Amino acid sequence: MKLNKSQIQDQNTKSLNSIEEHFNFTANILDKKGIDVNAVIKKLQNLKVAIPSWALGAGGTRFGRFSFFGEPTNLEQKIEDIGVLNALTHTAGAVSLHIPWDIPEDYNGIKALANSLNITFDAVNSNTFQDQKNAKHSYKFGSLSNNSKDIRQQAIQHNIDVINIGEKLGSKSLTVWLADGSSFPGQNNFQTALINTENSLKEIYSNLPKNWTMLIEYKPFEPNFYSTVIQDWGTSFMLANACGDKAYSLVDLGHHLPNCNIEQIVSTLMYKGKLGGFHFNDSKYGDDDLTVGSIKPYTLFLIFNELVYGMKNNTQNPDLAWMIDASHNLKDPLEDLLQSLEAIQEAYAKALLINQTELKNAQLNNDIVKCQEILQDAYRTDVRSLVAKARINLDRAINPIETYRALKVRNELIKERGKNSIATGL
Ligand code: LRH
Ligand code: MN
Repeated sequence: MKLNKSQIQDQNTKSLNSIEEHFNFTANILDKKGIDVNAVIKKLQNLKVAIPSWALGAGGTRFGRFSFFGEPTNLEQKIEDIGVLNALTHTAGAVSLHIPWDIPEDYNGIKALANSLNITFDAVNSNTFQDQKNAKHSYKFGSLSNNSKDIRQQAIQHNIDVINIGEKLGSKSLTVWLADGSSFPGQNNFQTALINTENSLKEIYSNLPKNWTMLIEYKPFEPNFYSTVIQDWGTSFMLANACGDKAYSLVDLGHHLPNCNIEQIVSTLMYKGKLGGFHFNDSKYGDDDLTVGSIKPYTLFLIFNELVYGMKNNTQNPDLAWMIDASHNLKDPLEDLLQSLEAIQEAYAKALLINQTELKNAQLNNDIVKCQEILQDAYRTDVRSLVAKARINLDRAINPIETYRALKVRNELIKERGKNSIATGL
């Protein structure tokens, strides 16, 4: 299914006047505060968030999976679905593949399709947390950290194969997330597991093409429930430093213990020039992989405040990889992703309204009340018309969800793919 500009513009006509009115009102207020609204819109238009290839079907848990009909059954259909998201938002111009769930059969065909939909290939993800059919060794007791050299070698080779697949597609980074760990005290020798992991990552790193980066994703628990080898940002940071300049930490918002100050982790990694990117999602308890901004939107705003500060002051930190990593157990996966993209754009827009100089002065004067007033004035600003304006100027949808529904996209997908199509992934 492909959406074209005129279909979207037709739907936009319904709310064009009210959004223009809302925009002029908001832009006028911001202009009086000395905020360059056009600069904010430009930054919103330049934000490109990679869509996870493993989250275009209905996700599930060990307790069950409820299909969503019309799911994509191959990479071509997944790229088409991302094309629909990008036609509506302009923010979804990249895909992050998970190997082997999404190994392309026809590289030229898939590149041509992606190119025709203005979609680029962001980080490729390796998978040594599941055993592949006719694999020689099992990762049951770990992969890059495994006590067995042969099993570590198999996992290292898989990561090298993933790099080769990514190279053929034009990707420039490898994401490594390890389920490796233990579920019972005494099961692992922590130091041996960490040393094995460090040496394995160094071997993968030595196979990175010149202009590639390696993103090391950390997670405190699940699927292991006593220890995880790369459990927190400190371990990821240490391993990235041990590997070299092209290795960075990847922050998955759901990979933090309750009440962890994620925005402080973001600022520390940016200060050290080791923040490689994000897996955006939201959570209430564990790695819930819920819609971005659906549970803790203020935390997302505070994270973007650190990102805006860091992108200005930490030139030692590379351009970030912006990616969503969510699992859609209840909502239409495409609507869920549209809501996540909206939440990311809104948090970024609100953070761009913060007068960082004024905030810095208030901080230096220990004027805590003033600091909070500055932050919350930005957070309480309704930026929806700015985000919509950024899309209108690019012939995208004023209201992506409404347009998606008005154009009956899901019905069309069910007509094309039937009710029993199942997508690979989580
Ligand atoms: C692990 C994780 C990782 C992916 C997987 C799909 O929880 O966040 O990024 O490999 O989800
Ligand atoms: Mn993730």
